[in-house]
Amino acid sequence: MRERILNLLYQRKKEYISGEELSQKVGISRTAIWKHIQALKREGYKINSQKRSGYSLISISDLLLPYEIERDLKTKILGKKIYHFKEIGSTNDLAIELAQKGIEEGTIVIAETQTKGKGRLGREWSSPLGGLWLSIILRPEILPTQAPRMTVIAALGVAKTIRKLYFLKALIKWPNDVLIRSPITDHRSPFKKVCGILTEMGAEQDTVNYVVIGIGVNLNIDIKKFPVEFRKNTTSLEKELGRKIDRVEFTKRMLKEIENFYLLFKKRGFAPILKEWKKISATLGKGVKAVSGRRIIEGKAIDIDSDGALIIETKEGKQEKILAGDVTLL
Ligand code: BT5
Repeated sequence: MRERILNLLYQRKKEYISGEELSQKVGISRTAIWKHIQALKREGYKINSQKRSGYSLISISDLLLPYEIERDLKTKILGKKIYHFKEIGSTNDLAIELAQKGIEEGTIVIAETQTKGKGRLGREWSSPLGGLWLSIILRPEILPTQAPRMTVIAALGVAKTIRKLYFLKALIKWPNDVLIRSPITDHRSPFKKVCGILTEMGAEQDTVNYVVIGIGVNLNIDIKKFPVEFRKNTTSLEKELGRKIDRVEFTKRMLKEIENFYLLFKKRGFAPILKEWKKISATLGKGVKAVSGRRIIEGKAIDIDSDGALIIETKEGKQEKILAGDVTLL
């Protein structure tokens, strides 16, 4: 109902539509229309009301509301069902619950802010207002050991979105970070983390039931909103571009880019994904120190294999494979 009112206002944005006309078209009383308009205003829509002329939509909400994301969304699977919250513990936790209950592939969970945002290995993910905190439920036919492939697909989608919308040279740091730097800073300034991805899954023996890809992107965020200890290597799109960005546009484009890579993967396998990934990797060819559980490996990152694992060549010429872990660029 509310969506229909919104769409009518949206089609004739900045013009006035009378309460009478809305009431007839939607089939509810003028008082009910008025109540929906008040609710839309509370959601952040700017709507002028004039006694004689009716209502006029001036600007849409900055919240990542399902009706905004669904409007002209170009995807086939991702975002066909959207859960949106002003505040949540962690979007991944809810997505896992939904996935366990059998919800369909492509469902997404979005929150404006998270109180218990999760990084990998029990780390904290800071999630103030202005960012994109989103989880995608997928049901790919892969082996549990191949779950890192889903992280690769998501990271590629995020990096491509940033490259295409803002012409920034976004790079991917293995396994799950997207890095950027300002287009106007000099070439020695470091790339910083703008996005992190946490992939979790439910599996039995050799079968993956679901994968939840949690994606956090710092969009319109002042870095000072992060705890001091997180600020050093962290940035946001707003900071690097020097302006606010359209969060709804970013989200829609990102869902489309990730879906493109996911469909490509389903059709052609992981090889073409890997090829794209290697082109924008911040890790390959670099000296790295990797920590994976108790193992610490130093050497040169020489390849990513078909599982999405990092291959490091040590000084002794030995090749080590790391499926999950943290990497510092030396
Ligand atoms: C990650 O972990 O990078 C995965 C982050 C996934 C977040 C999304 S948001 C939606 C979904 N719901 C969740 O609860 N989580 C997912 P990791 O590689 O372990 O990095 C964590 C580290 O990044 C922290 O220890 C901090 O140093 C740093 N960090 C924390 N918040 C950050 C932020 N907003 N931006 C950049 N770095 C941050």
